[in-house]
Amino acid sequence: MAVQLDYLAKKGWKPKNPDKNYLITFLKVELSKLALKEIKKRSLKKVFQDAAASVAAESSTGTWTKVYSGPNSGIPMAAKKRAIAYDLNYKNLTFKVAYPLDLFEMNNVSGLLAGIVGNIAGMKMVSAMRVFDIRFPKKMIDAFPGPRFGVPGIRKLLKKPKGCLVATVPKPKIGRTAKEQAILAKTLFTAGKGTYDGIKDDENLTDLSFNKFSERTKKVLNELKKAEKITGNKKFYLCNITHSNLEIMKKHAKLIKKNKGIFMMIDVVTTGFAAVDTMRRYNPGLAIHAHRAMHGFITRDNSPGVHGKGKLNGFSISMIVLAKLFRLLGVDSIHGGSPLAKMEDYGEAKYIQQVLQEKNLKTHKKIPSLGQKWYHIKPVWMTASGGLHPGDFESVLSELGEDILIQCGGGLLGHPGGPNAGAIAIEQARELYENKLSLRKWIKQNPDSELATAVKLWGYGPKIVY
Ligand code: CAP
Ligand code: MG
Repeated sequence: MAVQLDYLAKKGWKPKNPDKNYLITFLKVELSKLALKEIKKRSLKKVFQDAAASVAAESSTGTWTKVYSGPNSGIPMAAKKRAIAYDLNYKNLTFKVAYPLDLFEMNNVSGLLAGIVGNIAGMKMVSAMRVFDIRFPKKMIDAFPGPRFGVPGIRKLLKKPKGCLVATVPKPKIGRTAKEQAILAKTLFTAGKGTYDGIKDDENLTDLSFNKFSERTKKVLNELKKAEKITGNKKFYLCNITHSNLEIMKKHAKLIKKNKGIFMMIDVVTTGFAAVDTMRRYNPGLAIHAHRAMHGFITRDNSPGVHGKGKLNGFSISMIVLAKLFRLLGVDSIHGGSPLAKMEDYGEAKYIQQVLQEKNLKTHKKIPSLGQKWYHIKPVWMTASGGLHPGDFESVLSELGEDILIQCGGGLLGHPGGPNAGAIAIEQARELYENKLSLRKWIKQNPDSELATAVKLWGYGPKIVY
C-alpha cells in the first residue's frame, strides 16, 4: 500500500499473460535509517511493503501524498493503470514490479526509463537499490527493429560463416595520427596469413586536431580495401562517430558509407538512448558497434547483494538491463564483459552473451533475472574486451562461444615483437581453438612462436594490476 492507491499485490499474485500485458522489472532495496525509524511504529515487513509499493507508485502513477481525487482528477485512470509490486522476498528485500502497457509509448525507451527508473533511486526511504532485470512485452519488442545485421548479417557481410572475430584498438588510446593509424591497419590486416579481421577506434578517439575523423576514416578504409584484395579476406573498421550533436554523427556515418565502410562505432552510454535509436533508424545502412564507456558508473556495485543475497550498498542498474535495452534499440555488437578481463563482470559475462543472442532467454539459476522472448529481434555480437591477450583465447571462446568479437588492444600492441608479431600471435591462438588444438601443448612444441612469446609475457590469466 502506498499513500493513495494500493500498489501492492495480494500474496501469491502473478501477472496474467505477462508478455502480452505487462512490462516487468526485478529489484532489490535496502531500507534507510529514516525508514527503519518507522519500525517502532510498524513491523519491518510493513516498512518493506511500503518501500516496494512506493517504488511502484513513484515509477507509475503515484506520489508521496494523497492528492485531489474529485472530478477530473485523473485518479480513476491512475488507479486502473497503476503498477503493482509483487513477489516480495522479505529476507532478501527483492521484489518485482508489473507495469500495465498503457503507462508507456511502445517505441520510446527514454520515456520508458523516465518512468520505471526515473525517480526511484532518489527516494530517502531506501538507502540502496539495484535493478537486476527488465522484461519487455511483445508489443514493445514489435515496436523496435532490433539490429539491422546482428550475428547472421555481419557473418554474411564478412563472408565468415563461423568462428569468432578479432579486432584491435590502437594503443596508445590517443597518440597516433590518422596516417599512423592507417599504417597500423595495414600491418594488422596483412600480418601472417592475413586473417586479422578488424581495427577499432578507442572510445575517446573522436575528431581530434591531430587525428581528424574524416582523414582517419578515408585512410584506414583505404588500407582496409587494399588488404582485402591482397589477402582475399573481408575486414572491418569500427569508426567512432560518438558526438553529443546528432547531426555530426549522421554526417560522419555518411562519410563511412561513402568510403565503403560497413560499421560505425558509438559510445552508446555517453551518447544516450535517443542517439542510438536515431542512428539505428536513420543511418545510411551501416552496422552499429556499441562501446559501453561510462557504464561502470551505472552498473557497478561491489556490495555482497549484487546478486540478490546479502546487503547492497549503492544504487545501480545491471549490465543485463543495459544489454537488453541496446539489443532492443538495434546495435549489432556490444561490449558485454568477459571472463579473464581487466574489467569487473560479476561472473555475468556468459549470461549477458545469452541475453544478447538467445531467442528465448531463460532466467539464470544464480543471477536474479527475468528471461526474455525476443521474437523478430536478431542476435547481437558480444564483444569480449579489456586486458585480453592471446593466452586467454581458449578460455574466453570456450566460455562465450564463437559469436563473439575478441578485442585486444594492449594484448596485441604490447607484444615484444611489435604489432606484426602481436597480430600473428592472435592469429595462431584463434587458429588453434578453431582446430580444437590445445594452446598449452602447441606452445610447448613451438617455443619460438609469436604466440609462445606472448604467453611468456602475459601467461594465461587475467592482468588486473597495470
Ligand atoms: C580495451 C579497451 C576497451 C575496454 C572497455 C580499452 O583495451 O579498448 O575500452 O575493453 O571495457 O580501452 O581499455 P585493452 P569493456 O585490450 O588494451 O584492455 O569491454 O569491459 O566495456
Ligand atoms: Mg577502449
